[in-house]
Amino acid sequence: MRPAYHSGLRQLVKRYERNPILSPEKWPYRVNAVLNPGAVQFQGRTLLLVRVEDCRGFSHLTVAASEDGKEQWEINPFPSLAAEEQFAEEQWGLEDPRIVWLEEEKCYAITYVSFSKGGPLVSLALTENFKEFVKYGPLLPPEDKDAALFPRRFRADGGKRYALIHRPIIRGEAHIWISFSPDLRHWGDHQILLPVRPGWWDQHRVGLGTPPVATPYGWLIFYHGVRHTASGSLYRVGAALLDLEDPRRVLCRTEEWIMSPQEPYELLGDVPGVVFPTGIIVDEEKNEIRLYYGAADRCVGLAFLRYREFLEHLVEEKTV
Ligand code: BMA
Repeated sequence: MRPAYHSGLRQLVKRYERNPILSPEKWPYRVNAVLNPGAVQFQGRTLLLVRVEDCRGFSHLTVAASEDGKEQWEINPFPSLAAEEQFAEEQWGLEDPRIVWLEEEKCYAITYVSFSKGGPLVSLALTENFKEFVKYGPLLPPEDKDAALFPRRFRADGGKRYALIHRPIIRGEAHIWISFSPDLRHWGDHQILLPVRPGWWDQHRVGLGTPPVATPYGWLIFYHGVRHTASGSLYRVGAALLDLEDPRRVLCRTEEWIMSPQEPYELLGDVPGVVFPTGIIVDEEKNEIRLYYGAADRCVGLAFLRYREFLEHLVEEKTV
């Protein structure tokens, strides 16, 4: 018997009625697609660092900001963070940024995919103002994607180490991994955090969606899960909680997806059937989570979740 809360989680996700909030038609310069944004509250506004794909098929990242995080986006008229020649790994563009505020360093860490000739890999850039960025270069070898740092270091194992969630592809398997580093440059103690679940909706690939957010119940993460179907790959969304002190411990993981492509803008685009969350804002006062996601690799959608109710239901889920 399924417990009463089952599928209740999905009821707590509401798409913004005026979605998509950003689309290529509304962009100030000619682009093919705008998708998969990082999100952060910055100087009282919601700032999105949006992946923008140009009409050659290469991506860069551009800032868009709004007072309420829903409407009236002020979009930078030129790229904010783009590939540079001295970074060979960026040759085929920058994609899918995730943003985290690093408490100790007092700056934002942006982990993004840089597309090299050798495959996609995760690069790091630091910024204080989203105007000037310091590029750190790649963290781990290809093929790697879907990465975010935690906002603070961990004392587990006696050290004081940064932790990175990422998604290497090894032997063709695409699980979510976690790795540790004393200095953001040297990474080790790699282990699988959330594996794909054979037979399930997330059977073929999983990847981190939004950066970890500390809650009273643990680190909240949303992830995407992929199933290959006769008409292409279906990208859906699940959630999990990780132990606050030892993020290698998965406390719970949703059995069912909480979001699946259903709206026309999620079903029609360059890649039909994709919801791909990459940005999260938690407003505890409003009891609201705002999820920013790429829809069908063409535009950006926004979904609202009731923060406390969502967590209360989520902790009831098992680890499968
Ligand atoms: C993933 C990434 C994302 C993309 C998604 C769906 O592998 O490349 O950038 O949105 O596939 O196509």
